Amino acid sequence: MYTVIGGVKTRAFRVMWMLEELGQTYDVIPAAPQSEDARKYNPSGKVPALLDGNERLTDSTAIMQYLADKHGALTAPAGTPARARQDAMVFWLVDEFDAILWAAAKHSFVLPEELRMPQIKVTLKTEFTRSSKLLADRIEGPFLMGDEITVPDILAVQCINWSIGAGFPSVDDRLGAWAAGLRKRDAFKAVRARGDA
Ligand SMILES: N[C@@H](CCC(=O)N[C@@H](CS)C(=O)NCC(=O)O)C(=O)O
Repeated sequence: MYTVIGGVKTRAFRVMWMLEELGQTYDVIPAAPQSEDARKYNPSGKVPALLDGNERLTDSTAIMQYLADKHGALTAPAGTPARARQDAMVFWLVDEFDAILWAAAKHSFVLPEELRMPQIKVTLKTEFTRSSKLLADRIEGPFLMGDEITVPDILAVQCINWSIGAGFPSVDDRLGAWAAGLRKRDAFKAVRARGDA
């Protein structure tokens, strides 16, 4: 039994989606970022964290990859060229999707008001649109890496959902249609239902 620290409206969604795909049961402690509860599990106050027995793990992408490796699903095996390509896709998404959305969040509500520069969001939205076109060109099959769902699919779709919530321009049509297909998965819907409950 796993415990996810962080609510569905945060990057904890990614971890819950992975656990659902893997058919694992889990509890959720919906600690808000920078709350006392969040700091108990991650000194930086960031969510998500994951408890696996006595182990306490942080960072959504590291946690997703850990779970995929541990359960031998949703990942290419370590030490293969396919895994290097999958990891490269993960790092690209972190750089060109997650980091852009996070910068926009910082300049919308995370930073103290006097440090926010709202005009940066024009640049960030343009960059995100560029990234979404590049990603649309890189889809290799029904899933980003080909025939099987892997870690970067979850990361990309959660970022696309985040971009919609953050009022970013719609992503490239091909990418939008691809993401809509992934949202039909039972595992995705199970996490959504948790959020709605
Ligand atoms: N790279 C980390 C980023 C985690 C992160 O920044 N989470 C946000 C919520 S989605 C947070 O806790 N923000 C609070 C803060 O940075 O002060 C991950 O993927 O888990």
